[in-house]
Amino acid sequence: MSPRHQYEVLLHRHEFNPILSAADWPYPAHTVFNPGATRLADGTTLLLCRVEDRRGHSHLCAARSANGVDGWTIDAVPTLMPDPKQYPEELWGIEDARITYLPELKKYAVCYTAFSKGGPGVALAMTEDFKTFERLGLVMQPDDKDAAMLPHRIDGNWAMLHRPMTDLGAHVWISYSPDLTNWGGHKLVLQARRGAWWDANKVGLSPQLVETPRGWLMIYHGVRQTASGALYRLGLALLDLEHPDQVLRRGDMWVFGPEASYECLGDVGYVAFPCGVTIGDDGDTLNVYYGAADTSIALATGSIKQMLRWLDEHGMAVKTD
Ligand code: BMA
Repeated sequence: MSPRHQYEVLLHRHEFNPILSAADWPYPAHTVFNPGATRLADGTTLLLCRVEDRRGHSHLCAARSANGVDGWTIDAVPTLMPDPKQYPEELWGIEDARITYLPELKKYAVCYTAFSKGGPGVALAMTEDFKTFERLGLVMQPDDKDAAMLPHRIDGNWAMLHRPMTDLGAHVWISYSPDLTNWGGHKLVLQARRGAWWDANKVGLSPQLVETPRGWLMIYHGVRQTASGALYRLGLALLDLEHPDQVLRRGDMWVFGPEASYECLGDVGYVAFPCGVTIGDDGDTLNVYYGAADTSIALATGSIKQMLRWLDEHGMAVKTD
């Protein structure tokens, strides 16, 4: 427990942070950040990292580790490169992968941002081994990003959270599909707040959702525009298991924000941006892998049970404006 005069700490930075950076890469890379994360069948942690080159374009590269902290084996060449000849929506790169294992298909679904002249949109690819990928193309047209699938069908349909942008705001939505290709049934899930709130200007799903007996635990990023730029922080919400468009609780305060030097200094300072989580062998430890200042990869760990308890204390059932 935290001392009474401090906010409760839900996510603890790993002492080895940043755990991965461009200096670790087997080929030239400018920055390495915003990794998707999953655990493979044998327990190995796999990160699908966003690697930005000196053109400013990104691709995805897999890093594997037995303990999820160190001893990483990084693919010698890019794992998934943009393929603008066949997928013109990838012209300016592919970014921010989020991984969900779909037991029904025995495949991992990788949602990523495909960036081109039309803006950033959501693309989907399936893989069994993170070596070969089957692209399903752009599933949400620009501007849209921050997408991840739910691991199983809801009422017969696949479900994907994502974050379309309109002139009226950047809010989290959910969409459904019978076949992973045709998406509809769009519903607004979580809105950016307004005014002074820490998540007043944009919200978006950060890592893939975590299924708990109480609901889908959601870590989302909230953006507040300040005189010196955007501040990216993390908040918690709980979505109904059977009706994930319904927010059971939403935390009032942010729970993690850029404080360490590697989160404040870099290409884009004051950014802590997770795209993936893994769950420890105890079923409760949540390992949150995040991009730090759009430059390196860091790890923070917490307890799922503690986050649910915190939401009971600090969460509101109704959206607050
Ligand atoms: C978001 C995304 C992230 C990035 C963040 C901060 O909009 O593009 O990839 O980490 O901005 O630059």
